[in-house]
Amino acid sequence: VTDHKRRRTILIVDDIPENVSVLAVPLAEDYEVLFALNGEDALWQVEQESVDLILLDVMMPDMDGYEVCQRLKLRESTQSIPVIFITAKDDVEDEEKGLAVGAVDYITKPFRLPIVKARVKTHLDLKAKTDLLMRLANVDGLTGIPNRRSFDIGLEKEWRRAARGPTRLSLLLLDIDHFKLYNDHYGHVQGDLCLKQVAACLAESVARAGDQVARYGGEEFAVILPSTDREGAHEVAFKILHGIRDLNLEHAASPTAACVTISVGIASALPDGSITQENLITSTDEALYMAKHRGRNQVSFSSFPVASS
Ligand code: GH3
Ligand code: MG
Ligand code: MG
Repeated sequence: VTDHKRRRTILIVDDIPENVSVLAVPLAEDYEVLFALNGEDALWQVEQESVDLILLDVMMPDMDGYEVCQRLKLRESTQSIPVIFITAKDDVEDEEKGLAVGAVDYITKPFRLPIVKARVKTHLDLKAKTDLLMRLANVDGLTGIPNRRSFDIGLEKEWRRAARGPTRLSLLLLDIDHFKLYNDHYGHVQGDLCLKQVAACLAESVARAGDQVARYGGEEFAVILPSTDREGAHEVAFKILHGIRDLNLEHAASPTAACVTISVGIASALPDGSITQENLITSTDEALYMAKHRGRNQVSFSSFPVASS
């Protein structure tokens, strides 16, 4: 089921159950409706369910709506969910504060239902467009896995995280062997199909939640492995190498094997200030070059960085 076909989900947050039902009943005609009677529960629910929009009360005991909104905006996983305040607090200052903490809209009570519905629809449609744009910006059109832009952002983030640890960060670069000959022999349409199959196999081979697979360019792929040492990276690299081999995609033109194979370069770093992200990429690339040079269809380790492994 594609994302935009799914019924969109609205979370209503209000400490008074009657206030919840006044909104929940009519909105349930068009949307999935969830509710929370306090801020804590609201913050918990957005982590469990995929929520597209939040209707939020301001005055609640313990944690008020402003604080709930602020916390949502601080969390990366929830910051893009549009929040609309629905409240009896109708001072300019209240509304200003609501918008300042990150709400997209502020509706004062008593509200008129058709107006609430219209505003909800507007913000849900906007959210859907933003989601689509984010997807297009980060996903490779051919293979459906994250693209180069996504890789750059991911590596930057993992590098900083590894430096804070400090923990070891490993990187794999993979390149399909003799892919030019594959295209020449089978044609570009089949070549594209091969890339899709390799990408799908890659995505499947990488099991841990933080691991990130991406199409690095052309017939090159990258895998970011956070908190992973050389041995761990080696294990993943072999799993992928064998996974691709096991696909057994015929490659009659390859001087290396009868099926599609890849070469993999591995590098691992403990970011301690003496090396940069660029050093890590360069050394992974050098390792990949060595794997090609030594006969392809194999993995090769970077000798860099030798320290602190
Ligand atoms: P090596 O074993 O040394 O990696 O040789 P190779 O032929 O794989 O490497 P080379 O860099 O010479 O050729 C890469 C080929 O990948 C050439 C290019 O046309 C093809 N390629 C890159 N992107 C795509 C794509 O999106 N679709 C298809 N079908 N081919 C692509
Ligand atoms: Mg209240
Ligand atoms: Mg190649």
